Amino acid sequence: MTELLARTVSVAKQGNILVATVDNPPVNALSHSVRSGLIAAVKALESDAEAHAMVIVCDGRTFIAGADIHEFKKPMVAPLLGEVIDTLDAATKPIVAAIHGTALGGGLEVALACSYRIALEGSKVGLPEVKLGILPGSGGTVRLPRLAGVEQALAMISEGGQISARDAQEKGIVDEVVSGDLKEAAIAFTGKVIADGARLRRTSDLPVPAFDAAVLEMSRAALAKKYKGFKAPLVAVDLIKMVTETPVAEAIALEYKTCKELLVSPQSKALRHIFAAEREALKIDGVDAGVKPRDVKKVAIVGPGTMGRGIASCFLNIGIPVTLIGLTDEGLASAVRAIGKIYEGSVKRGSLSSEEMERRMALLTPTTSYDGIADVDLVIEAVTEDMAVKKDVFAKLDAVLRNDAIVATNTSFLDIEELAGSSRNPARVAGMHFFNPANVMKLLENVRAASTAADVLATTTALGKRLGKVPVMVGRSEGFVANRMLSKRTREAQFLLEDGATPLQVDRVLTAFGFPIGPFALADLAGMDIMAAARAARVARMSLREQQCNIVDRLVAAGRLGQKSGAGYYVYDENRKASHDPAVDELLEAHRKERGFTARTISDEEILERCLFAMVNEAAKILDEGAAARPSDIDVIWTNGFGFPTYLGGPMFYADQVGLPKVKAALDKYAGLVGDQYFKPAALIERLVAEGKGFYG
Ligand code: 3H9
Repeated sequence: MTELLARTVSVAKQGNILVATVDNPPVNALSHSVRSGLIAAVKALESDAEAHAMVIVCDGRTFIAGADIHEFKKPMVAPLLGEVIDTLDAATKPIVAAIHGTALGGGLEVALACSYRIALEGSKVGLPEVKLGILPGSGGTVRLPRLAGVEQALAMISEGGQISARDAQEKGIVDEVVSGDLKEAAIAFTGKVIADGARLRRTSDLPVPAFDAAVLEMSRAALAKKYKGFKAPLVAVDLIKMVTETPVAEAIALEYKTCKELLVSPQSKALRHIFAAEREALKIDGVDAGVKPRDVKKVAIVGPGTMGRGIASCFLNIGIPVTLIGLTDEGLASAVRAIGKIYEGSVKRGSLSSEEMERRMALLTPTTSYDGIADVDLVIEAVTEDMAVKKDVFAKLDAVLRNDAIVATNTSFLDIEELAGSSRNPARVAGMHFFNPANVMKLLENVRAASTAADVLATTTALGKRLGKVPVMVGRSEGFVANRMLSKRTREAQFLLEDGATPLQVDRVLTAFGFPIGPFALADLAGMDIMAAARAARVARMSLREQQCNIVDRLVAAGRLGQKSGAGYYVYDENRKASHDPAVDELLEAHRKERGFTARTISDEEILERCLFAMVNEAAKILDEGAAARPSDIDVIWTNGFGFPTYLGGPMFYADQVGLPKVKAALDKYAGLVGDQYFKPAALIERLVAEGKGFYG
């Protein structure tokens, strides 16, 4: 008979085994009722003389995926997770955690406090708290090192990765990996435990295995480099060190204190904001959550250039066959070679087997003809950024595609409405704006036209997730959201050079803020010819000052194409290490002279404010126009697209932390200094400040 102990936890007897089932969709997070239910389940086990052991199993898609993130914002209500863990740990009969899906954070802590853990093949375990700017707070840092060793535990806790059940078994975290029916396997396993004398195995009773102390310091240095700016990974090293030197009860108390302190830190607030924002971005404004995406089993990509190749490999990676359409056999052959090279690199690094590479390459069909794509479900065109060329492709596609096939454009700035309007079936047209390199970059700006069918929008979103991207739906707007905002930062970075700053100063300020690379080092990496071409495409729509701010063209004329020519904004040595180049000072001074600017000393504060607030101001206009549905979508775009530090939560979240009145005051100041047309506060900012609100209320 099943007995409900709490809204989300029930128990039922199977012979002499009590089976506790957690059912708290969507991910069985440790909400209040799960915590109370688990404590009640242990009590039920203890008070039932006929029950010799207990299994904890979860309904739905996963084992407990952690503490309930939604409860983090409110005062916690007892029983806290620590009490649940203590109760499990103190149980006098063995408890077996039966893991499927993902046992994460508090979920793994629950499992670690049990005597035994069995896991379904394909399931994963991890302590991902660091990704939310916190650290395990209920014994994870104390128990994991005792099972898996200090080095392994540190790696998992400081980076927050997940490992497979098999890997976890090898490392001593999981006792058995099973396939088939997990509950049945767990009951059989528990039966054996009982037959063997129902031995308890408290992880907290185990000693910390011996380890090399130097490893901790080496990890600290490596983490500081890899996670520059992030606080929690370094605190993880201190915490693990403490655990190795402190008795269990004291270590658990110190761990909880650390977790609580981190929870109220600005970094954790920002990281939790991004976690929620990425999930919110999957909800398409105005499209019912019940709208079903279309099935995408086969795709075609038109245009075998840099973008087309990268996009093709994204689909091949997830086993979707790709027909790649090009103009010439030579162009296609070179694309196939380039895609092969991407995989060869992965094979060399050991992240891909050569069999898998062959499987992926076999899914690729290069062709110069549109004839063979009548059965594809989706076409992405990635041809030249020219409206006429794209319309021609659309007409060819209209002639051969099924009526329900989707046509997506990878345009980065052309008018989506005009493109959709040129199709015989505008409802099937949408944008899928991948970023270069498409096989690497996480951000996918999906674009909606007024005519796009709801299920087409649902399909591009679902597909983005399937491809392992972070998809965000945006609307009509030149440059959409990411590049439109970037163009304002680029403009200010250029103007700052005219005003007297150096490339090094601007890059230093922005990297100190947290961007992985400054705009000038990035331009050198991309190539000045590419930057000049991008500028040429937009120059007609630029202000006079921007048109005349042609530093990029001057660099190209001087043969300074960036890293590839050994010099751009910087000069590069044979190891591609950049240094300041007095020749660039001269070039800039000549430019200023010609344009009538006198160099002045520019403060770091001015650089940061002009670069960031120009973007925030543009974002406010984008929001008002409805080209982005919510400020959080913009934060997702910038953290995933251009390396805006996640621990600052994205530009909109950051602006709210600074305070919109302060942002507006700075905009007013720069409107006076640089020009009204560049810094006049957006109407939305004016409104929010007048109402005493921020972007987030
Ligand atoms: C912790 O445990 C701290 C403790 O050590 C100590 C405390 C003292 N809570 O990602 P999805 C929701 S910290 C509440 O799209 P997937 C999510 O918002 C926690 N809700 O699915 C979404 O809702 P909606 C450590 C959660 O299949 C829905 O579930 N744990 C939580 O792609 C589906 O999510 C973590 O950090 C949660 N913990 O991936 C795990 N997690 O549909 C974080 C998710 O309304 N979670 N939701 O937008 C994940 O990594 C993924 O969600 C997971 C599923 C892999 C579980």
